[in-house]
Amino acid sequence: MEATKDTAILEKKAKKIRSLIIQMLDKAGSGHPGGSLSATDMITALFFSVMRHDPANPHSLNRDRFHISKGHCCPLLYAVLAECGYFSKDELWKLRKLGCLLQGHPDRRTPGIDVASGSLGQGLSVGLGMSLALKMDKKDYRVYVLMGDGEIQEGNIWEAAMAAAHYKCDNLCGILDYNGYQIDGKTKDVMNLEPISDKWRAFGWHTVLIDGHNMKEIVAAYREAESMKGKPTIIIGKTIKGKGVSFMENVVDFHGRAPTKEETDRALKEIGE
Ligand SMILES: Cc1ncc(C[n+]2csc(CCOP(=O)(O)OP(=O)(O)O)c2C)c(N)n1
Repeated sequence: MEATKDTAILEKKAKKIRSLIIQMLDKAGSGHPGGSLSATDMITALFFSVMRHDPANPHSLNRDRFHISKGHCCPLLYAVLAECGYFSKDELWKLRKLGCLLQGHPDRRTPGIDVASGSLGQGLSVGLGMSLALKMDKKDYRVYVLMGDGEIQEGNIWEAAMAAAHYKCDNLCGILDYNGYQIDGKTKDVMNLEPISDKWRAFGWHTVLIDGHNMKEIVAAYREAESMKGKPTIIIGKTIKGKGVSFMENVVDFHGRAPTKEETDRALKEIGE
């Protein structure tokens, strides 16, 4: 796919993605807006400016890989995949319907999705496996894994982090959506993650701390990760849960509930796409 370097175009795309997320959840009547909206800018930049991929050939061996470890935020991924052209936008309006292409959590039936997710804590291990396989095949492609901050409280993540550094997986890039909230409150109250950059560095990773809503910083972080040799990189994006819809921002209730009709209208007006 043709990559764009223009951050104004990426910002416009992100608005479109946010609008699609809200419309999908409205039609489905359920789903997870908070963590979908917080990671929207980082994932929009990744698919439209960074990754080498071809929506017409989702199973090609010669492409970068993306794995959404925090699978509950699949409305974001579905909107991005549809906008890229992996499948028709009509599919978005069937989200969470029995037997449809777009399940409540990611599934391999969906073009653009390699591995199912939803059970948190496993995705960095999936990315590690993909990274090692690409290295064994001597293929110069990269692997990106999106994780939530609540999610990385799980031990499996740190086992994968240790192994990725040990095996010098410099083709592996973690993206941490550091929105400060999880299902039942603030991460700092449930299980404090700080000092977060020090933790990843201690595990042998290169760390890049950014404003996860600033397109220029996001694109620069991906470029920095590409140039890092000998170790994996984690991009720690400071974000706002529910970003872009004022009444959803930092509101725990919107972790996993769809907007009402009236809230949908207000949200779409605010996004103003
Ligand atoms: C292993 C596992 N335990 C519990 C859940 C239920 N669950 C879904 S989302 C979530 C909170 C995740 O928080 P975070 O990673 O911070 O995601 P975000 O705030 O970005 O949505 C939990 C506990 C799950 N999906 N998997």
